[in-house]
Amino acid sequence: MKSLEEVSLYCFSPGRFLKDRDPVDVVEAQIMGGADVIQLREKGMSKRYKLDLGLKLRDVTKRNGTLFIVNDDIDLALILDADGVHLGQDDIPIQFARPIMKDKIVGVSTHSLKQIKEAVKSGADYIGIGPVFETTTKEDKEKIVGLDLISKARELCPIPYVAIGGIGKDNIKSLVEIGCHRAAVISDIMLAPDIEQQCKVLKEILS
Ligand code: TZP
Ligand code: MG
Repeated sequence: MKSLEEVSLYCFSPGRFLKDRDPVDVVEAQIMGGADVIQLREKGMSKRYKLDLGLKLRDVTKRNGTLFIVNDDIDLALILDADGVHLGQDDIPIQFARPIMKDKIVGVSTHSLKQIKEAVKSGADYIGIGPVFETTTKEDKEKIVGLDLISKARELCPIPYVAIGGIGKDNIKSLVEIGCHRAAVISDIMLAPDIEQQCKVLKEILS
């Protein structure tokens, strides 16, 4: 299994971008393209369906040595024996999540310098920082943080940080240019005609 330090391309289950595809195929294509992480992120799906999909994704990620993280739901993360959970600012605070998650990965979404510092202090294993660019994917819109906050994280963040929000083939190089080699990408991959190839292109730029 990969370590967080090795992560560069952070990917997702398809969510509302599924169309008429099999979600496992979409995830497998991302893994073949070099995804280091798959996050189960299905905002509109019932827990029962998330559990069913999660079982399949746990299997495919385990077989490929890809990290498997569950968004929002600590119970599902444990039931699925995921590698970790990803928590937003409105989810269970890490102080309560850590004793349950023990030494599994706990990631936290951050949208400001203050939140970055708090997440580090409270013992997050990694943080997401964003939205870096304009995005239409996120349901509850946060203010765009821009490349500035990523640069600041590079100076002061002692744990792995992943840039997220509006990242794709046409702007991912700008992250690398400021020293950030970890990106989480949804729509630029999901809307690409060839998911595996799109991941390869993004991963190559991050490497
Ligand atoms: N958190 C901040 S932006 C975002 C999340 C989950 C959505 C990223 O999706 P996209 O399509 O890569 O902008
Ligand atoms: Mg959340």
